[in-house]
Amino acid sequence: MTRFSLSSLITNGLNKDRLWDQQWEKPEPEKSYDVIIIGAGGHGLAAAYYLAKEHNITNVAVLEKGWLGGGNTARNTTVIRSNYLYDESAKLYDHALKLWEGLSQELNYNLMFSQRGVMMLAHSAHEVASSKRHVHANRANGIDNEWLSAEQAKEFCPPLNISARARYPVLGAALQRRAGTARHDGVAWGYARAASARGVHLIENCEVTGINRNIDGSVCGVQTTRGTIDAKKIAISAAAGSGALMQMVGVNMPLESFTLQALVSEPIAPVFPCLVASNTVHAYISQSAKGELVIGAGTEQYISYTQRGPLHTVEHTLAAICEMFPIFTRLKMLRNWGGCVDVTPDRSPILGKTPVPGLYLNTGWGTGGFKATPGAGHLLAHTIARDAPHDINAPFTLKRFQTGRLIDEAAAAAVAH
Ligand code: FAD
Ligand code: PYC
Repeated sequence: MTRFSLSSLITNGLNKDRLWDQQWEKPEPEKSYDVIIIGAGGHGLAAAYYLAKEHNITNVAVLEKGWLGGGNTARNTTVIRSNYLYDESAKLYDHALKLWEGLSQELNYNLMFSQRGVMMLAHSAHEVASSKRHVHANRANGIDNEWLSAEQAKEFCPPLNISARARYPVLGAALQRRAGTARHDGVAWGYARAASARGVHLIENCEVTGINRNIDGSVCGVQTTRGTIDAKKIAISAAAGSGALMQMVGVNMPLESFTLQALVSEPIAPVFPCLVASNTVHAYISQSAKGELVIGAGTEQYISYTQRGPLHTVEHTLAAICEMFPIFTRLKMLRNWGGCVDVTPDRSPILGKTPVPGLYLNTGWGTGGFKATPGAGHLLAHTIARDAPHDINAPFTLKRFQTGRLIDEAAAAAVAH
C-alpha cells in the first residue's frame, strides 16, 4: 500500500506539480474499499475527512479524474455567506458557515477565512422588498443580516458609487457581517492533508467510467481508467460530472450545466474592505489578500459543459463594475477563466441517498457550493455512515423533483442567472 508522504506538507501554498513530482508517493488503488467518493473537489475531500474523523471509517478512497481541487473548487470567487431565504437553506448554509469559523484551526491550515462582510445591493423597489424579506427571514432563523440605506452602504464600502444619476442607482443593501471570503484551493488542500493523515487514499488521474452493481441492484464497485475497484458504498460528489455518473445507474438527473466566468485585476494596495454583489448589474467584487480585485459575472444564458465563456460577458461585467466603482476604471484585467456549474431547477442542491442501495449523491450546488464545502462534506459523511440523512440535509432529496416539494432559492443566488 502506498500513502502520501505528509512530512513535507507542513506549509501552505506549496506548488502542486513540485509536490507531485518530488514529494508525494503516487498511491495505487486498493482492490476494495468500504467507501469510494467520486470527485476530489472540496466537497468530496471534506466528506472523506469527516468519514474518518467523526465516523471512524478510514478504508476510504477519493477518486479524481484530474487533480485534487482542480474543478470548480479551483475556479470560484470564494463568497461565503448563509443569507438564504428558506428555513431549510438557512440551516444548511449556516451549518457550513459555523464550520468555516473553526476550520483553519481544526485542519491546522491557513484557509485565509476572512469575515469581512458580504453586501448585496438593491437597485429597484422590487429588489428592496425582496432583500428586506431575506433580512427578516434570516433574523427569524437566528442568522445575522441587516438592511442598510444607500448612505450606510457607502459608509461600509467607501468606493461604492451611490449617485442618483447612476444607470441603476443603489437604493440600499443587505449586509451579512459574518459572511466573507477564504482561499479557494486552501480548503481542498487542507481537507486532503487531514484526510490523508487519517488513512484515506486520494487517487488522482482516475476517472470513473462505470458503476458496478450486485444482482439485488446495490452498488459493489466502480470501473475506472485505472481498473476496477470494489466498494461497499459509493458517493458521487462530482459537480457537473454527476449527471453522467448517475446515468451509469440509469437515473436521469434534473441538472443543467452552465458556464460561469470570473476574472482578477492587476494587484493594488488594499482598498476594498468587503464583498459587494449586484444581481441587477450582473457583477460582484472583493479584493484578495494578494491585492487583486476578484470580479465575477452572471451565468451564461445557454447550457454548456465548457469551462470558458465569451469575452462580451467579461466586458459587460467590467462595465458594470466601473459604474458601481468608478475609482477602478483605469485598472487592467490580469486574467479570466470559467467553470461549469451544475444547476437544479430550484437552485438548491441534492444531498442524500439515491434510489440505488449504497449509492449517495451530493450535487446541484450550481454557482454557490464553495461556501457549503465544510457543511456539504460533513452532511454527506453522516449520510453515508448512517445510511440516512442528517436532519439538515433531509429536505434536499432527489425525490423533491417528483413530489414538487421544492426549495426555491433563485433569489438568493448572489450572481445573476
Ligand atoms: P468540484 O470542485 O468541481 O469537484 C468535483 C470533482 O469531480 C472535479 O475535480 C472533477 O474533476 C471530478 N469528477 C467529475 N467527474 C468525475 C468522474 N467521472 N470521475 C472522477 N472524478 C470526476 N460558490 C460559492 O459558494 N461562492 C462563490 O463565490 C462561487 N463562485 C464561483 C465562481 C465561478 C467562476 C464558478 C465556476 C463557481 C463558483 N462557485 C461559487 C461554485 C463553486 O465553485 C462550486 O459549487 C463548488 O466548488 C463545488 O465543489 P465540488 O467539490 O462539489 O466540485
Ligand atoms: O453564492 O454567493 C455566491 C456566489 C457569488 C458568486 C458566485 N457565487
